[in-house]
Amino acid sequence: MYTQAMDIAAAKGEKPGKPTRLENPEYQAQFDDKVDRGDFIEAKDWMPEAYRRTLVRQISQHAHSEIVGMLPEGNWITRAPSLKRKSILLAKVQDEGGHGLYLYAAAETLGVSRDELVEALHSGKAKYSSIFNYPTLTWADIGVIGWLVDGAAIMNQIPLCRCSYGPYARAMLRICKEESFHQRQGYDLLLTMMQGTPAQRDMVQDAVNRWWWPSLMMFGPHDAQSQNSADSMRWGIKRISNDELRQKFVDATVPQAQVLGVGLPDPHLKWNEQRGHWDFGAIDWDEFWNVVAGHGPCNRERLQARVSAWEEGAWVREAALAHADKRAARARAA
Ligand code: BYC
Repeated sequence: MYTQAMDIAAAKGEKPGKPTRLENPEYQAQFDDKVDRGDFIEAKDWMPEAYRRTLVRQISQHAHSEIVGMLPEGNWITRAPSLKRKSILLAKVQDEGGHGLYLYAAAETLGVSRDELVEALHSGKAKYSSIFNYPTLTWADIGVIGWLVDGAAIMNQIPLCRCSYGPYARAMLRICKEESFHQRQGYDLLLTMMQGTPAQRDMVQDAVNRWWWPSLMMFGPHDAQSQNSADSMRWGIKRISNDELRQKFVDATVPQAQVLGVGLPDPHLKWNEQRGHWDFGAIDWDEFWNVVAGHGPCNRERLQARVSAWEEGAWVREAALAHADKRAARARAA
């Protein structure tokens, strides 16, 4: 496993365990130069402790979001209306599992273990995206998640491909390619439903009404309330602010809604010629913080599902470890 504290000390000929990361003006200046030049920081490079902690927080929350994000859609795999739609949904949900794994691996390069990360999720200490605490009530929700939720995710994640931490940036390249397929399959599903019966069109409109505002909340609080943004921007982790990304998402999505023929549930949505952007109404931040605090419609159910999966999978982990021990013993005896 990667433990950068040991690697850095060894690489610099210092005693392992010495907290070289904590304060060192010379290393700090080299780090700042690298970030300013737009070079990647790699796992074995010196980095300020606060940078490392922010990355562990963000990457692990991102990983948890992917894994928890499998649940609302997984709920519909058995009820997909055709073989084609079932295989697409199955592939998409598997992709989300893969994204979670790349991201856990990227977080592990920062000296935390997978077990610590999983424990933080299961104990409720670590956050995951607010969006996955809403229920998927109809088949149209699957299309709307692809269109709006994956659409918002792409908007937020493309800039992360240029994030200053190499392992995170490289994981994001592949994730973004797959997210783009996810967004298209959702939009395609909705286009098909909108050419169907009035009941199908109503189902799509109802799903859009329920998912629109939570999708806008995915970008996080307004910039003025975003406690982590200043540091993350300075360190090149974030490249575009929460509010700017939210605006880009609204601007990209309104014309797509027009093509689909659905309304967006915001009476204040209006093209602003002067700004060259769509104006939109106020987000219900009480709802957002309530969901983030664990009191959304499905928070309890989602965490329970993850904890049960972990407990029910204990035998697989034990069997894999026993097998590894046997192989190691055989190799020693040979
Ligand atoms: N939900 O200072 P801020 C997917 C928290 S998965 C919950 O602006 P930051 C998909 C935030 O953590 C997509 N919490 O934070 C999967 C912070 O609290 P802490 C997931 C939120 O980090 C399956 C506090 O509020 N994407 O695409 O600078 C199926 C103040 O916020 C949320 C990512 O994880 C939220 N929405 O900016 C389909 C992308 N927003 O941690 C699709 C990577 C904020 O200080 N993450 N908070 O206790 C990011 O880009 C950034 O972390 C955020 C927040 C923009 C989300």
